[in-house]
Amino acid sequence: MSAVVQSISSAAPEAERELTDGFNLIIDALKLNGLDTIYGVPGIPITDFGRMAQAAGIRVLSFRHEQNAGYAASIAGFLTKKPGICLTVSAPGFLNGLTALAHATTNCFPMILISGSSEREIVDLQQGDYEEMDQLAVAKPLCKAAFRVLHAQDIGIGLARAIRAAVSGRPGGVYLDLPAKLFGQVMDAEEGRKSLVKVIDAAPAQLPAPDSIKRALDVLKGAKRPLIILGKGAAYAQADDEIRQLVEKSGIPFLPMSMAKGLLPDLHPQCAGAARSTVLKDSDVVLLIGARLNWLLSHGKGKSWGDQPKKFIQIDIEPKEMDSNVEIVAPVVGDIGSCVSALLAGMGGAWQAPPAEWTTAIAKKRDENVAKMAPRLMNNNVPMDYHGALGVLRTIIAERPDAILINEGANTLDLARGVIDMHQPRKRLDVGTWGVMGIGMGYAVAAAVETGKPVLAVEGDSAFGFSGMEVETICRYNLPVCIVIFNNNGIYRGTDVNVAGDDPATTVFVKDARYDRMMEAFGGVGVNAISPDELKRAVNAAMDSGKPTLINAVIDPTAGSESGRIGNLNPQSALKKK
Ligand code: ADP
Ligand code: TZD
Ligand code: MG
Repeated sequence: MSAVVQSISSAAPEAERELTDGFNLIIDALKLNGLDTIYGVPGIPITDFGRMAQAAGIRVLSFRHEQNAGYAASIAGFLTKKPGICLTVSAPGFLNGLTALAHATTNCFPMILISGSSEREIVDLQQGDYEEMDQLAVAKPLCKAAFRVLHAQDIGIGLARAIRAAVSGRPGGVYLDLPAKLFGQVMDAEEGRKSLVKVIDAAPAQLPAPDSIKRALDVLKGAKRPLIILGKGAAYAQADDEIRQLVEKSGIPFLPMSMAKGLLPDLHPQCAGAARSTVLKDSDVVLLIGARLNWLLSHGKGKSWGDQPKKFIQIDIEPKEMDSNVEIVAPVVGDIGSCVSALLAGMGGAWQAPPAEWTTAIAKKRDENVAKMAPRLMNNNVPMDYHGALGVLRTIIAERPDAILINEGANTLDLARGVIDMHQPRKRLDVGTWGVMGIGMGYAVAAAVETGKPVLAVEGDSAFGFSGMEVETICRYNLPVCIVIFNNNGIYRGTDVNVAGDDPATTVFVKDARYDRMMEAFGGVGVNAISPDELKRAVNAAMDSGKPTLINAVIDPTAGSESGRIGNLNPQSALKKK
């Protein structure tokens, strides 16, 4: 579809001119920049815009709640390195999308939240417009950048700025405010075409300083017990070959953070995933690649890092990340592809592998831990425990390594992360930096849409509830998504009791709920699975058929523990219990 919407002809044919409008200019600007998918919820003032975008060949996926559309956009950004686009209505729709925008920023995923907004004149005088809110001001502290476009001729520049802000440097969320009046503004079509901007080299390579590479290699050479930690920034960077070469050429054991699992296969001989506590404690030099020393790595200090003095080398595109928690003795600032290539070049042909003492100690620990776990994963207990159910899913992912695994919950998250090996990059998508519940169905939709691969979403029953209504969306678009709900009747466990009164305890749900029936309500396949064998059959059938499927996996309500693996983060009263 062209930008031309109308041809106004006056009596004199020479006065005929083509016109375009805001609706079409936004569509043309998106298409010009290869932004071909929108995740959103329609309503005033963006309903017609969504229709027109769809008619113009943009894929427009309508959700049941903006937060889920926003999470979809955020993970689309992670998977594609292009900003994921979320489209919402004003005030409440905008706010619903904002959680996901903040999530994208926190996780360093590129995303643009585009929200329609109400009449500026009325909003600014606070005269009570329909869905009135100063959205730009609200968005600003929660994203990387926020822009408003008031004139049709600025749409091209506005979108270009949003794209650059989202993907360059450390990626993040950008807010783009489009007041209702903008959509209908008319301008000369030729002028309009000229006003559009095709963003060239939106995320330019950022080469590290040669000194920083030399410094990093010097520190690495002096290591007796080196470790590489790969974070989701490394997965995002899509420098898979360079990272593999660095790991293999150096011979250094590596530890993948949750969403970096599979960047190199978890079964790679150098993977120290199953010896995590040992390598954190005993390493002497740690090379961080696209991973922050935040709570997920215990801030780089304290008990989990042991008594051995540590030296940290850090590769990150964000210079301010250095020394955020502990001293970084060798900061390497640049994009991961360029930095890792420079390290490889600097290593030369004769790199000394780490002492065998270190690598064999890790291999021993890893093999012991794997052997300890193995029998638990093979149990066929009824009711199922987490290990019996996860043992099955682990085999299924091994047999279908290109499937995308989505994972949220507490025990369901922590145990699945440990048990299910990943074999390919960017196949594990989970709660991320915030440990947020609610990403599940939005991520599932975007993963299926953006990659065309089958999706397996492993969800705690609580976690699923945050986005569960989107099973209708999954059925409506007939996406190859298989959802497995680990139904233990509640948050962490299904056995809590209220010590006073008749209300249920705060962490429990309706007993023996049948989530599979929700799927049937929308024409999908629902299965109730009570044993690992049943679960295996149902998941394989779903993955073979590609039909939207929801499996209610009945898990022993006593099997989980409070907060999964992070129970220690619950505050305790200074008043000691008597
Ligand atoms: P994890 O949670 O897996 O440990 P984090 O989200 O904490 O990972 O860290 C990701 C880091 O990767 C961020 O500090 C971000 O700045 C960085 N990053 C993202 N993309 C790139 C890139 N292309 N090059 C370099 N660093 C990147
Ligand atoms: N709200 C949001 C948005 N994010 C959160 N992380 C929480 C609340 C708190 N929370 C967790 O951290 S895990 C969890 C909640 C509510 C649910 C755990 O129950 P589950 O998993 O059923 O999903 P398990 O297997 O029962 O532990
Ligand atoms: Mg649960």
